[in-house]
Amino acid sequence: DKEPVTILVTGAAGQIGYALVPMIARGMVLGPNQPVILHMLETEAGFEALKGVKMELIDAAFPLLKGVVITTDVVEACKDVNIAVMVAGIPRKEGMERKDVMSRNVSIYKAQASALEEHAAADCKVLVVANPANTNALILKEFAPSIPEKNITCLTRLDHNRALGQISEKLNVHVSDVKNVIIWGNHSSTQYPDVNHATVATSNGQKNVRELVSDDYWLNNEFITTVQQRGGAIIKARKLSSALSAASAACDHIHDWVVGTPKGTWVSMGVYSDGSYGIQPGLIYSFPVTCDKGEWSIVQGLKIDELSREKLDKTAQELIEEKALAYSCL
Ligand code: NAX
Repeated sequence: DKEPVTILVTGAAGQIGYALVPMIARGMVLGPNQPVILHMLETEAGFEALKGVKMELIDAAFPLLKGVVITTDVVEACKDVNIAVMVAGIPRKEGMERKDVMSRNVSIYKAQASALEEHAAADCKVLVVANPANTNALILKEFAPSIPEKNITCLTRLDHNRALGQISEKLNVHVSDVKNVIIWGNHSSTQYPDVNHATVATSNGQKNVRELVSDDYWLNNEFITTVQQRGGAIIKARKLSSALSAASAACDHIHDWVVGTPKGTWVSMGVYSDGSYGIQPGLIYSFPVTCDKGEWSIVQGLKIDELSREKLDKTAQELIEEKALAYSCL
């Protein structure tokens, strides 16, 4: 039997956590032959609910689930974890200043970074979901210097999947036939969903999305704003923010990172910038990446037109400002 992999989910009794842990326990992240142990962290206030989640995990009798640890102690939560999915955060509520929200999240990510650094497995892979996701990941990286920077990422796969979904709806094709959209930048409304390199598999081979969607106005306007503002549209409809799609995207992110991306396909991940595409190093920025043997690499050499260049820089600028705000909270 394979050794179990230990996966931490922080904020596990929240909306996304509740949708995510059964996906992990079912083998949707690491495959149907990989046993897992779940560590779930909550606040004191969330701990009663977390006990309920543990009861449900037991009741689901998942064959791959070899252990469940629930705790409010960040050290116990981080002990020997191989993969950490950081969902815990303080969302911005009406009347809260941006700086207040940032400051509370910075203190959470600083503390959790130290615990991961000291207690997680040396090659632990980290995915930050909680907002501001890119900047929380950056703080985590700063305060966990012994974790390789390549191991610290943030979630923009939901935005990527939303972009695939919009193209699939527009062209009335299966979503699995659409690939290689890109989300550049921040997981926020300044992100740039880019279809310039995206393709659709047709009976006549791969076609460019720009060739198939003849409506440039739609691609350059409505498509972009729909993807950027999809989170808000879900809140309006559900009175709650995206949860099942966010959990599913978190699964996809880790799955592809660990298992690899199919040949010729890339995905979007928030990763530490190395200066590719003129994005200054020192930001966690969403790029197109391919993954192989547990390592991502930024897809190189894509042509960036003038319109795209502006949008890549605009979302980078927002990340530079968020970084400054985060540092002012330390
Ligand atoms: P919830 O408020 O339902 O869940 C968050 C949970 O975290 C709560 O149960 C809370 O008790 C717990 N928590 C707070 N501080 C904690 C701490 N210090 N230690 C342990 N647990 C703690 O939010 P949910 O809807 O699940 O969303 C979670 C986060 O994901 C939010 O920050 C949200 O903004 C972010 N999102 C990110 C997305 C992305 O694509 N990157 C999309 C979905 C989502 O909006």
